[in-house]
This record gives sequence, structure tokens and C-alpha cells, in this order.
Amino acid sequence: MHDHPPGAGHVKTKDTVAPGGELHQTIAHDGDHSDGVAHLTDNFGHRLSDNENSLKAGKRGPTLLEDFILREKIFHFDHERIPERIVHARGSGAHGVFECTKAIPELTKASIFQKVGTTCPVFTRISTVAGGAGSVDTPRDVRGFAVKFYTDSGNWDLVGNNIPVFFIQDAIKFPDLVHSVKMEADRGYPQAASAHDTFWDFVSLMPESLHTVMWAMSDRGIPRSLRMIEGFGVHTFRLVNEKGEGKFVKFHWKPVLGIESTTWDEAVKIAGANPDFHRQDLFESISQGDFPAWDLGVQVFDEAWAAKQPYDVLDATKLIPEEDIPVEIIGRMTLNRNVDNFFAETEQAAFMPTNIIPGIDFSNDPLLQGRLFSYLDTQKSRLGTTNFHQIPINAPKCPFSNFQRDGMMQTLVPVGRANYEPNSLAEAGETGGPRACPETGFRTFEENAEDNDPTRKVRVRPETFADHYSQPRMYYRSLTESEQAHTASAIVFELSKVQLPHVRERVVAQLRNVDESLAKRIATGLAIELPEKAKAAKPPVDLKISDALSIQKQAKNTLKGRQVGILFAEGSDLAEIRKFKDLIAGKGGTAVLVAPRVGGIPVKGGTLQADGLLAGSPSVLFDAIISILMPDQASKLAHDSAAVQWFMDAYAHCKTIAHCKGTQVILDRAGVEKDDGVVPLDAFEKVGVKRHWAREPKVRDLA
Ligand code: HDD
Repeated sequence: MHDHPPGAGHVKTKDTVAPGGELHQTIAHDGDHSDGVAHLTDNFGHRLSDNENSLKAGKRGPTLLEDFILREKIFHFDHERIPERIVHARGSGAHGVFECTKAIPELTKASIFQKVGTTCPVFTRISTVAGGAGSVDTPRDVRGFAVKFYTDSGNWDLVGNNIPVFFIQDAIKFPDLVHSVKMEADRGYPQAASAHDTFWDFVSLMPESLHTVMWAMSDRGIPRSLRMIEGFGVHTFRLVNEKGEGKFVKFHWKPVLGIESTTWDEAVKIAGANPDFHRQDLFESISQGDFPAWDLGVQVFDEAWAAKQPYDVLDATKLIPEEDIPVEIIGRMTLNRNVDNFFAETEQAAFMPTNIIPGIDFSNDPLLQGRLFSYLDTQKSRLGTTNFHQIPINAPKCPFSNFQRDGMMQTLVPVGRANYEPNSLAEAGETGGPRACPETGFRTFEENAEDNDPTRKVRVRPETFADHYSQPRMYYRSLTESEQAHTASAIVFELSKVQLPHVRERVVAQLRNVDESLAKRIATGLAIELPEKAKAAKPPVDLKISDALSIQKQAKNTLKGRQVGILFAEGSDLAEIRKFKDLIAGKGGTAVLVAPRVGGIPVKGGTLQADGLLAGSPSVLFDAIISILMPDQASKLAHDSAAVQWFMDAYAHCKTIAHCKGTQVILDRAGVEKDDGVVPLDAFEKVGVKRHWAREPKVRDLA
């Protein structure tokens, strides 16, 4: 799905996204002045007559809250900054193009490496690591070298450094490493420098960091220009070909201008003379058409070769000498376009090692594995929304489509109701949405595929999860007859609401595997033909009935926590009412007095207030009902639909109805027949508040 909101009105946002093309967001202005200058408006398109004076009560008076123009402008300004990157905060980016110069289809099925001359757009950001976003360009530091390839099979981010090894072997040490090198926690300095206690304390305790420290302390840590650094993918990755065969690979970027460094004295002086020395150099060389370029090289090797080395290729603190495995050049990246807007593009660029394409895969390097979590996670806190992929610099340039929806700052407007899968909406002529691509989609390399190795990475459901019917069958068959009837009625009701006939049929076809009688009941209830039984991945078996699954089989006949409605009216016997109230309260229940009027009602033995009006206290609110009425009042209520329904409902809901003789006239009108639950007042205590399910067939046509 890749729809973009149409620009509306005077100022509109224009997105142009074409596969393999350029994604560029511009603000276009309709209705320009005759001199070509756009009308100034607020963010909702209202033209502004004055953008320099706030609205005041009198020339020298206070500023008015009404000034929506002032408020919008300041509001937006107040929120201009986003969190800077926790590492690599200081960076410079540029657009460019990658071109394949040597096809390697025997090694990888990655689309960009299939044919010489294949190109794709790239965005590259080169950064220092330790300093903040506003720090200088030339401290001694590692340089980040992050390239986003917008390929026709999705984005591939190669997020590397200008040093081929890393300080730590396991991602779990990354926060410690970064805390130690950044400005010290209590004093807030030094900025953009590793020359301080905490970093070297860490190094002294972590010998694995020494290799990278050697590189950083060498002239590699103080480059002459961003155009003159090497780049490395650092980790061992994998190339996977069409046949699913994998080889290990290390990626290299070789600068066409060669590698060049400063001296320390130069680096220090440049920091003062021009803090933006590298950023400016990159920007100006591109704007002058002197495009920086790097060759992409690979060192390819297999597991057998790796096993023979005196180091582990999954250990990111080790490199593979080019003398052992030469670097083979397969492509060239040329940075040929500066960003139009630093914030929108460079600052909002979200690189993630998880942006990978079919034909390239990860290795089990524990440093890489940790990164696979960290980068996605950090974008949410930096860019504020899970929809950061819709920001033009991050969006793929090939179509993308899935069932992820909503979230903050959603700008796409998906159509239709297909937002889940599997779905069969297409069978009804609706848009069913995208489908997985078993052949062409990304498949994790199956290491040790032939071994049946338990550590093999697979996306499968085990056979032991294949029985979907035996337990639903056990559940249904463990229910009482009335519970089964309720369940069947519920399904009939739900499916009666389903408008798609094929969906109804498929549910019944599935239910035939659960219980044939249930399926038949549902089909009859819906008045549809019994469909053919659904094919079972594993045929069900009859499991033992479990009484613990039934509510009715273990129902407690107790007043505790239950509510009993007591209906009374003028002349009712107060002593009798009190007797029931006390009885119910004594057993932990609540008696609710219900009467045709609520205020002081004259009863035999005094006056009594009701808790609820009969017309507003239907018997559905109670677990059982009691009726204490004088015959004349009962006769009157027999003509009151609220009273008749009070009993009718309680009866239909299989509740206990304890009543005085006088009430009979209402019971007759309500169609309440005598049974185990319709009892004289003195039987109430014995019968209790349990439901009388045996009554149900008399009051409802059960499916
Ligand atoms: Fe990282 C940014 C390179 C290990 C966590 N990293 C970041 C950038 C680069 C690298 C170039 C800046 C990307 C940009 O320009 O936006 N990082 C590396 C390399 C590593 C490495 C080459 C080791 C071989 N990084 C690493 C680990 C973790 C992270 C082990 C965490 C477990 N890195 C991050 C991060 C950052 C990041 C916190 C900060 C901003 C961002 O991701 O987008 O998630």
C-alpha cells in the first residue's frame, strides 16, 4: 500500500514515489502572487496578512490569547527538535546512486547484484560516534558509514563504520561502551572525545576492545575528509543465492579518492578553525559536481574456510586480512545530490541493519544480533512514531503493502476492511489485501539445513501443534445440554449477523470436525445446507469429558454476592419483607426493594421506601425475585406491563420466583407456569437463587 494523501487547498504536500525513482517531498504553492512568490499561510492554509506583529489589546497592551497565528508559530517552533541519536549524533548525509559493476548471481540473488549496470538510489550518512549533534567534525573518533540502498526489493541498510572491527563482541556491552566514551555522567564533559577516565577505564577492563582502539588511535581516527575514508560492514554477513546456498561475506567501501588522514595537530587546529570542516567539504564537493565515490567490495568465504582460521568470523573484533581473502569489487556508489533539507532528510534518516533484502542475510555474530533489535527500537524514541517508515527519506521506493495500521502520524489511507490475514474477502469481490510471497519473499538462511539441527532457524509450526479440533470437541461435549444449547444459539446468532455466505459455510464446515450434531444444529438454525467437512490437518480424537469445563456442573447455589429483587406495594406486609431482607443479608446477599413508587409507601406495619422504581428496575438486574403483594395491588399491577415483564423475564431467564398467593394474577398474565423454581414464599430459602435450566425449553426455541 503506498497511497499518499492528496494535497488539498492552497498549500499542498506533494509526494512523488516511483519504483526505482526518486522520493522527494516538496511544498507546492497554488495561487502564487503574480511575481511568483507563494502566499504565506498558517499550517491549515489560511493566508496571513501579518507575520511580524502579534495581536494585542491596544498598541501597547498585552498580547491576546486569541492570536492563533502567534500561537501556531511559537507552538511549532517549541517542538522543532527531536532527540539526537544516542551515538552517531553528528553526521552529514547525501543522496547518490549505486551501480553494480560485477554481477555475482552465483553468490547472491540480491536483485542489485544480478546484472552489471543495475542501479538503485542510495542515501549515505557519515558520522562521528561520541559527540553530540552540534559537536565538531574532526575529533579522534570512529566514523559511522551508513548506506541506505533503495532497491526494487526493498531497502537495504549497510550500517557500518570506517574501521573494520568493533570495540565489543556482544551487543549487551554496547550501552556500557557508549556510556564510558560519551561525556562523563556527573560533569558533562569532555564532549566528542575519548581522552578521559571512563573510556580508558572501560578499555583497560575489556581487552576485546584493544583491536578497535588501535585503529581509532591510529590516523584512521582523524580523517582528512569524509570522501577519503574507507567503509566496512564490520560483521560477517551472508550472501544467499537462488538455490538457497549461503556463503559468508564481509563488505568493504573503498574511496575512489584514496584514504587520507590529518595529523593530530591539524585535527585539533581544524576543530577550532572550522568545526564543520568535513560537512562543508562533502557539501561543497557535491554542489560543485565533484562527486565522492566508493567502490563496494566483498570478501567471500565459506564455513569450512572460516573454521580453519585462528579467530572466529562471528567475532566482530576480528578482521579478515585482505591477503587471505582478497576484496572483490562489485559496485560503485556515487554521491551526487546534497539534501534539500538537513532535518527532513539527514536528521530523520533511520538506518536499521534489519533492512535486508533477499539474497543477503545476517550471521550469528552476537553483536549484529543485538543490533537487529536496537535500531528499530531507537527510531520510535527518536522519530516519535511507529510510522517513521513513511517519512520520505525512510520510505522504500518500491511499493510496500501490509496489514499494519494506524499509529501516530499515520499518513496513508488504506481502503477496505481487509486489515488482517488470512482473509477471504476477495472471494466476495472485496479487496483482500496483499499476500505473502513464498517464492520471492525474504527467507532466513537455513543454516545446517541438511542436519535437522535443532538450532536451525525456521518459521514453521511443529506437527505437535496440528490438532485443532480434539479440545474444542472435548469442551463442547463436556457442557450440559443447556450449555450446549446456549453455545449453539450463540453461534447461530453471530453467524446470522455475518453477511458473507461463504464465511458462514466455512465456519460450519470447520465445526463438523468439532461435533457433527453441533454443526447440524447451526446449519438448521441458519437454514443453510450442511457444507462439506473442512479438511483437518490432523483428525480429532475423542478426549475424556471434563466436568471442570462446565459452569452449570459446578454452579454454587448461594446467596453470597447475589442480588434478590423484592417487589412490594401499598399494604404489603413489612414484617414479611424484613424477614426476607434479613435472610438474604445474613447469607451475604443483597435484597433490593422494588415498588411502583419509591418514596414512603404505606405498608402493613409502617411506611417503607423502595430502592428502585419498578419501571426502572427490571428483573434482569437480579439473580432471583420475590413478590409480596396484597391481592388488590397485584390485580392493579397485572395491568402494568413493567410488572408483567418483571415476572415474564425472570421466568424466561430461568430464575427463582418466590411469590405470595396474591401475585398469581400477574403470573398468569405473564405466562409463568409452576415448576421447581416458581415457588411459594416459604420455599425461597430452600430453592435458593440457582437457575432452573430445565425450564428453558418451555421458554425458548433452542437451536
Ligand atoms: Fe550502531 C547508530 C554503526 C554497533 C546501536 N550505528 C549507528 C550509526 C552507525 C552505526 C553508522 C549511525 C546511523 C545513522 O547515520 O543514522 N553500530 C555501528 C556499527 C556497529 C554498531 C558499525 C558495530 C559493528 N550500534 C551497535 C550496537 C548497538 C548499536 C551493538 C546496540 C546494541 N547504533 C545503535 C543505535 C543507533 C546507532 C542506538 C543510534 C541512532 C540510530 O541507531 O539510529 O540504535
